[in-house]
Amino acid sequence: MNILLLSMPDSFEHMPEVVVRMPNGALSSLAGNVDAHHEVAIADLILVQRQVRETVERLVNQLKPDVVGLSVMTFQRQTAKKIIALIRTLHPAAQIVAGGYDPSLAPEAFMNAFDRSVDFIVRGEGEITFRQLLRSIENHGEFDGIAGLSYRRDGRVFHNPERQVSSLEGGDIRLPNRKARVLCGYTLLGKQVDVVETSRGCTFDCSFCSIIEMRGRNFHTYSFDRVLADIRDAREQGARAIFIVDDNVTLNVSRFEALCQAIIDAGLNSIDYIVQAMTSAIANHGETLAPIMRRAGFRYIFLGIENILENDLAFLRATSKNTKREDGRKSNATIKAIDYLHKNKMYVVGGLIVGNPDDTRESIEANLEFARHYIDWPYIQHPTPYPRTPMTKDFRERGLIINETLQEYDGTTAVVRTEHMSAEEVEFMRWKAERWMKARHFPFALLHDRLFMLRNIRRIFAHTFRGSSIRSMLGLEDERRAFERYRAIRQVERAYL
Ligand code: B12
Ligand code: SF4
Repeated sequence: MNILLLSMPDSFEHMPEVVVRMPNGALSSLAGNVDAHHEVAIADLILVQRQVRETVERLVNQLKPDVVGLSVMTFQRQTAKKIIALIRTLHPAAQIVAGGYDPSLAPEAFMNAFDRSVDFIVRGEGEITFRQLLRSIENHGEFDGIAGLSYRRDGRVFHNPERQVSSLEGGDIRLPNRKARVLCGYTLLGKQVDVVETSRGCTFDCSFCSIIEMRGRNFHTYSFDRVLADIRDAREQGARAIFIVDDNVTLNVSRFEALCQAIIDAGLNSIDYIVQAMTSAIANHGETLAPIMRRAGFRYIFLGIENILENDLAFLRATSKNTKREDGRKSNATIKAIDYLHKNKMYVVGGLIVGNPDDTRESIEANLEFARHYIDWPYIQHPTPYPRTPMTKDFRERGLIINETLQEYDGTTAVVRTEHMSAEEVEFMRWKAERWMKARHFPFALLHDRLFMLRNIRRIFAHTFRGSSIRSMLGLEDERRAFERYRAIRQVERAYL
């Protein structure tokens, strides 16, 4: 059969086109795991944000897919629905399958008994479910035995039992198929970028994270041989930068250290690696972990700091993952972790969440001030009530959700207020501070990616300061006017088709 796999074009503020365009890791993994006789094409629509309609029309008309699969996050739901409607008019015979975080955690939003929005939902991990689904479609078989699948029959919706998460060890999940990608332009700071997984899952339960509802609290790992083969494949396809997309690779520090050593031994350390890490892991093991990460090629480390204030960390259920233990005493791990990374010449992308229920101007300012001093690149977000997270329940019970427009659930639009501040005020404070923090990093980026930065500095600057004018920067115009212009730009941008 012909299979077309699409990721959604919607991106958020921290993903400027000129700086970062990453492939969706789910789709290449699905493509690598269907039976070999299928023809698969992957289109990451983020690469053609301004030609979504034309691209979908072209691909559907060319490929006449029997099955179209869409990978969807919550803030992309409305775009997904428009794309589904477009595919229905172009090629009514196609079977449409939705997967990823949003369809898995809010299946009722994609499928009901009354309209034929999608035909199937693959909930949770997708490789095996999708493989089995294609077999059933091809052979006109039954769907009731496929764990993790939702489907509609005779005007009724059926949700089959959950699929157990894969152990990843037995080779059930084969390597991704990157050759199936039909669009080009993946980039990170001018280098071709790809994504690689070394593990799946997490045993923590941060209240804002969708992972636990998605797959439970567990941690499974791929063998190093498989990871190295995957990195080599990404490199053969042209990647010079790799984002390790594991949910939490630092859960097992000794494994992570061994992985870094394996990357070095395999000579794959000329690639620039980016990874997400817990502050506690880096702070508690930084003496040995940080140097070996650097030697393996790690460059930007996304640290899940979340917040520097204890109350906020407790609300986010992120205290323990941000705790350093020394001589039997516990303290916040963040500064120590940053110190280790800086000493080893790595940059810190600081993940912070501001606008929690009890936040005041002072508590937000304390976090912004921290970011100004310690982190290299800010990745500051607002708490966002994604389907079925514990945080969503808290916000709803306290009546703090002020915006139900899901396209705006992108993390940098404040959609909840605090007990003391409006959502808009929270967002304004973050926006105003963050632009300057980003600008401060430009000279450092210039040192490492000289040609790229010289060529693109104007575009990068223009994106960072969208909405601002010379007058607003010089204090001759109220910054709130600039903020309104920025929000208007974002609003227009969200209409992808
Ligand atoms: C890596 C990552 C990123 C990378 C993206 C790199 C990339 N292009 O892939 C970066 C850092 C850039 C990023 C950004 C964002 N992310 Co992110 N990210 C992740 C993370 C850590 C891993 C995702 C991943 O690649 N996993 C590996 C793949 C193989 O697994 P998977 O995506 O789950 O796919 C499997 C199944 O879901 C399913 N599946 C998926 N799609 C499909 C499609 C079909 C047809 C089928 C059959 C099955 C299927 O099968 C796949 C294989 O088993 C997750 C989870 C986490 N722990 O935080 C968050 C996560 C996905 N991100 C999330 C969000 C919200 C964002 C942002 C909006 C920022 C934010 N506010 O947090 C931005 C948006 C990016 C953009 N487009 O502008 C949320 C989504 C929540 C939701 N309900 O929508 C998550 C879950 C984190 C969270 N807050 O809980 N992210
Ligand atoms: S440590 Fe990271 S992956 Fe694990 S629950 Fe918290 S935010 Fe999610």
